[in-house]
Amino acid sequence: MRTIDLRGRRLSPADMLAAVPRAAQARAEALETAARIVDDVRTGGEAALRDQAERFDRVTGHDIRVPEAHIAEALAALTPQIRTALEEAIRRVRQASAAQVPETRVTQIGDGALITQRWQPVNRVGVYIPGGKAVYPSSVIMNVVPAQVAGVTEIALASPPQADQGGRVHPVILAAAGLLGITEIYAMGGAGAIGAFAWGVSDLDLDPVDVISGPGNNYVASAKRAVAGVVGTDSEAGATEILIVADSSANARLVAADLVSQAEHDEQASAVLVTDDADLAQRVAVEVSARAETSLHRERIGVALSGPQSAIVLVDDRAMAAAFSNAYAPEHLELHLEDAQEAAAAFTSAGAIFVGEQTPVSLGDYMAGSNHVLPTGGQARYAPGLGAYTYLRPQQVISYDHAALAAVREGIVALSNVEVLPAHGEAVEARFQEDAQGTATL
Ligand code: HSO
Ligand code: ZN
Repeated sequence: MRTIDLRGRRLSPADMLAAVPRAAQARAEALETAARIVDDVRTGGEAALRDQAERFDRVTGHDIRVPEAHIAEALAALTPQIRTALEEAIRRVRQASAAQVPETRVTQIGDGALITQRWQPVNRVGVYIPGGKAVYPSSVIMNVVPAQVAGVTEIALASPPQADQGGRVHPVILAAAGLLGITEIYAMGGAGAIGAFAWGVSDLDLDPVDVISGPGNNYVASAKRAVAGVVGTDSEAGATEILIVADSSANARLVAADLVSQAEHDEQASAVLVTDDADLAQRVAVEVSARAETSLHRERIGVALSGPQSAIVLVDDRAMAAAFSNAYAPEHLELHLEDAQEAAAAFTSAGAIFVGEQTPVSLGDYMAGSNHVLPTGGQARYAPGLGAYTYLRPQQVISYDHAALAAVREGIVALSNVEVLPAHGEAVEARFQEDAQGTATL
């Protein structure tokens, strides 16, 4: 990892971002390709999906709609250890997600004038789970559980058919879905699966969904952009990021282990340490090299850690560390600080914040109860991670009685006149005139 010394410099947020740039994604080409694939599914339905499975997944003649017997087989094949771990993760995520469902609130604006704020679940959700270089049953949990907690009644899942599984969806993905009671599963992958969820596929009895969520590569992310305006989507998840802020109390071995853990995901992953202790920086650099070399995914990790997106950043003090972190807005922020609990308030922009050295990102990836689908690429400045709210629509229900309407009658007429929309005012006035039956309503 390279070291960048920012001590003694007065930097704007933009300067700080420029010091550790994120890995660039080739977006334009992917957008064009994904839009074409989505459109092929819209017009070609099942035949287009089969053609894409042959080209991209090297699979033919498979069941696109997964028979329930395959889900049962996958469940039966789970080892007790993995089953218990998945069940525990489900239990914790379910518990924490419940806090993400706001309560209905009624506001009384005046006598007989009520505004009810309610949170309505969408009807139908499509969850996409990739099946390429990484197979993440944990991501099945992180998408399905919050949708269930939100009250979504129809949840369909898609994942690519695997050539080495006879065209079936990966068995651990099937099993995780089975544990969650999901029975509508499709063996379809990539941008085509996003198109199928957005437009529906009548030959397969696959109805269009209201919201699509779930991780995926550049093509999946581009396909979600291509269907914007047709369905809702979750925010785009790019390569994983970890930023650790550490002081002299930090344990270099633990800091290094956590940096390496997220670099393991992807060549484009970012791992950043921000510290005001040059001696700690030195020790972490040594530990990181040693760990990276002996790790299973050492090649990927090596590329991620030696790229310009990863660095050890030396700062003057805590305030400068917070300024850097807030400008960077990492997906994951770890605080290895003596007073981590109190310090957390100063760190305002991060997908999720892991407080203290006993709270590693790996805990959040699987078992903390928090969600691991989090905003990357600086989106944490304005976007949340996945949660029950991803599948909820805030709706206002308005209810005025006659007297309450009378109280604002004049104001409405005045405003409708100034906007030269007199029929608006007349609609209100109609409530205060005799109707056709001669019943006085005034
Ligand atoms: N750290 C990843 C999620 C994940 N890790 C899944 C392991 N499995 C993105 O937040
Ligand atoms: Zn992870």
